[in-house]
Amino acid sequence: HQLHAAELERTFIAIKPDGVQRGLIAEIISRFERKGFKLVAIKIVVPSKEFAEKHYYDLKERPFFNGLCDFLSSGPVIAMVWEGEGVIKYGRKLIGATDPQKSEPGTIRGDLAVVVGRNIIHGSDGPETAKDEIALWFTSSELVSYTSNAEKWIY
Ligand code: 3AN
Repeated sequence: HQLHAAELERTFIAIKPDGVQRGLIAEIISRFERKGFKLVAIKIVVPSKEFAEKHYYDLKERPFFNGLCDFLSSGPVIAMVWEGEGVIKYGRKLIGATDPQKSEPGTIRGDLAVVVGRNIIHGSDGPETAKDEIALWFTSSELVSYTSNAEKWIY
């Protein structure tokens, strides 16, 4: 059946500098793509330290905050917005637990990362965060609404 695009959920996903440097861009994108989620925005960017601090604002009291922001701003990041039914929660499932030692095999971090400080990918953890992060990383004109041919076979 035909879905109403306005109702589709969106989440912010970023491949962090370690994922980019390790050549995992296509691997990560393909996991979201094959699942049936739709890419509606993408860019490569080196965030400034100040920008990283905004992105991780909620973690500002944590001891690893400074190192985390240094790391995010240390090289190119692939910033993306993915769309689809349940994409925020299921995106987190595809990503796996924060600590790659605890992420299940089959998840992105479980399969591709080893330590928490180098866990290759970020995904919004809820609807509010998703909204805020998408607005921080993208302007509304960078978000592309379109109907993919596959949609009628996914929904
Ligand atoms: P997630 O990325 O799974 O949502 P958060 O939001 O708790 O996890 O943490 C954000 C990022 O902070 C993680 N992706 C990881 O890179 C880093 N981080 C979290 N916990 C630690 C820690 N104990 N030591 C170092 N870095 C951490």
